[in-house]
Amino acid sequence: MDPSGPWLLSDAAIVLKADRILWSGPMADLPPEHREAESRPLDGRLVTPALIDAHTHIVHAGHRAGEFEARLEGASYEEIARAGGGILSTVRATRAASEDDLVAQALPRVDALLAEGVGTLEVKSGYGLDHDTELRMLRAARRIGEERPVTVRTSFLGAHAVPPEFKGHPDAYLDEVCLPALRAAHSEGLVDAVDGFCEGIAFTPGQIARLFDEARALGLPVKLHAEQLSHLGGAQLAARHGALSADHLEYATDDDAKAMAASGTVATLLPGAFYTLKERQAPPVAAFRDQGVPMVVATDCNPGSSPLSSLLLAMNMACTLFGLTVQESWLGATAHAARALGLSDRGSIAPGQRADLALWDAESPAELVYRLGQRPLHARIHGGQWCRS
Ligand code: DI6
Ligand code: FE
Repeated sequence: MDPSGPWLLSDAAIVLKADRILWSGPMADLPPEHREAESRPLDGRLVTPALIDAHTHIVHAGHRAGEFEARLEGASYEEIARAGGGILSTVRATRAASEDDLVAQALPRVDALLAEGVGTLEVKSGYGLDHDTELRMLRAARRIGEERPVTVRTSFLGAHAVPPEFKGHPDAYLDEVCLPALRAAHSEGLVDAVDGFCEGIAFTPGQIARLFDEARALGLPVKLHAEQLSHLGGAQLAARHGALSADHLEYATDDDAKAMAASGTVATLLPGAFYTLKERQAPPVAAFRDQGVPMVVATDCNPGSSPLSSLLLAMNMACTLFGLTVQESWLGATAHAARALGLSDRGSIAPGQRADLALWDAESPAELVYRLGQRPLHARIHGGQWCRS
């Protein structure tokens, strides 16, 4: 194991038992009791933990290619949203889709991630904004974890946008739809965490605080889309509530980084959205480094601001656009990403960790981050089982 990163160096061995890692280290140090075990040569391949995509909206119906064209002609993301497009256009399509449709439309995007070594995937609701569709999205998310060899962690994102039937009445939406839907989804075992969108086009910090109070009452961890398009105080709100992560953070400040460090809230960076929206202000990476805030890199896979189904490309963008090092990008898609999901059993190659591994036809971790569009995955191991992707 290379202490500078989450990968195995050459002449290394790894011992698995059932779904766990039993031992890893230099081949020469392999304990005698493991020498006779059934073994598979890896032929010098690079081994890393399976990747973890800690922020996606991968369950949704339809697409918004028309908005992409409108933005090319000068319309802004916020203008499109305020005119009833944006998130609300995906809400219309998602409300009209069955659970089977949602699963069928999500699977090609999921498969693209798995083909790049992803073994754990966070999936949000948030395109229903009514009771039934929010729950349907979460059921579709759970089904992805049954239909593919991947661990799915769900986030309830009922506070993503105010639906048209509550236009101008966000508090009534929260009280009458969002909070009751959260309680119902939780009682069905559909919710692993609670998320919200704190932004001028979505919910205020005061409204998000009410959502977080409800999450605490239900015993659920929280996270927040914060400081993406403006600075509203979402990052500090998230920190005050002990959030697992604050996400986006382009407009976050040094003080926000300090508050996040104090509360143990990780910073999830989403360069796919920054790139797609042609944003100018990058998140304060130096402040996160100075304060020791772990940085996560995720795709934000969604039909509007980040139509991205490649975590390796997100890692490349985090390096190229935000200035992360290769090692930071790897930690951001493995160990730190596990932390953003509240999971301590994955994200590194160490005894006791889940045997979720990616085997690559590559010589170095940097090679995987620098090439664009290649899929050099040789195989993936999920919970000790070899998978085709
Ligand atoms: N921030 C995002 O980047 C996505 N949601 C959010 O709160 C965008 C979702 C979309 O445009 O459909
Ligand atoms: Fe998002």
